[in-house]
Amino acid sequence: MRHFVIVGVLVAILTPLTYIGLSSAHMMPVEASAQSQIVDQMWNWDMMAVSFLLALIVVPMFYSLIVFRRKKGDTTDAEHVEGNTKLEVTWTIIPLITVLVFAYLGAYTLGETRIADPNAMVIKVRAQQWSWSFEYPDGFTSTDLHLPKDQQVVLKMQSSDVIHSFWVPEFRIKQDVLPGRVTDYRITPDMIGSYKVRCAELCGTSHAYMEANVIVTSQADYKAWVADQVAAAQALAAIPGPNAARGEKIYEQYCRACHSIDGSKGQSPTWRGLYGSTVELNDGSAVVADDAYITESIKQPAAKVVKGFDAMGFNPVNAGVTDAQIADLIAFIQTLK
Ligand SMILES: [Cu+2]
Repeated sequence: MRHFVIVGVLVAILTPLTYIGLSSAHMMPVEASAQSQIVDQMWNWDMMAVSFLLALIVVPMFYSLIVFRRKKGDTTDAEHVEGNTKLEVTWTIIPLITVLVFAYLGAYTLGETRIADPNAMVIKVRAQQWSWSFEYPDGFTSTDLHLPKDQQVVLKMQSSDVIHSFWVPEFRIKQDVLPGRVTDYRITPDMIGSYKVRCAELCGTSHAYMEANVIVTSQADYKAWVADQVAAAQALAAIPGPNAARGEKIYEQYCRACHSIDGSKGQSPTWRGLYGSTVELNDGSAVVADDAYITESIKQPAAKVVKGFDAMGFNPVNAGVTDAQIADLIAFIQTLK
């Protein structure tokens, strides 16, 4: 009995010490959304359980190793123990109850993070290898995610190719983005600041660089930014014919993740000096990079693959790039001397 009391006391001492140690390690970034508080509360309960379990395992183990070690000259066998129904029932029932309680807490927390505000603003998110783009309710598209503080937003997310995962650590919530299915991500940012979306699902070679800026501003600053974007988009849309400035926007949205415009080698060939040049292909032939070749390569990326590169799975047309936009892109490529 004396041993049980000592072990009990040691467990009672080690549990809070472990918990304090884990808490002071500051494993979580700042809380920047209304949803993050309840997630961190759940995390706290987990850390309490983890601290207790660590003490419960480690204390009896080391206590037994030290106190019940073989004494000098003792060659007898240990006492043989066969079954203990009370103990076995206890160590089945208590963990079962604990797991059920945590399952309930987890489900409750998930439910709390998904409470819908009927006035939530809807932003469409498109993920592709290896970039993000955001379509705002006012009709324009940006590669940055601007959000007003204290306003719930629903991201309606879809992928153009493989499975990605939308994750802003400061918001705590994470959600997969799938091809052919729209998934929702509800968030209420409550701290002004700059954050980053990271892709949290291994999605290919440049997965680690699949990031986008998240900028949380006051409601007034958000409105001003939207007005600027709408004006810029309208001015661009009003210019007739193929247009390089419009092409650059499309480039940023769909192409920048793989094609550089400064001559540096990316996942795919650089666009600098491309127009009018002679391009060597994988099959040993060569082709002049004119309108027809560039159009074909945008519509069917695997038709003519440049020497030293692999055909990519991403197809811009499937992602929504139109013929008029391809003409704008070609106008933009012509400027990259
Ligand atoms: Cu990804």
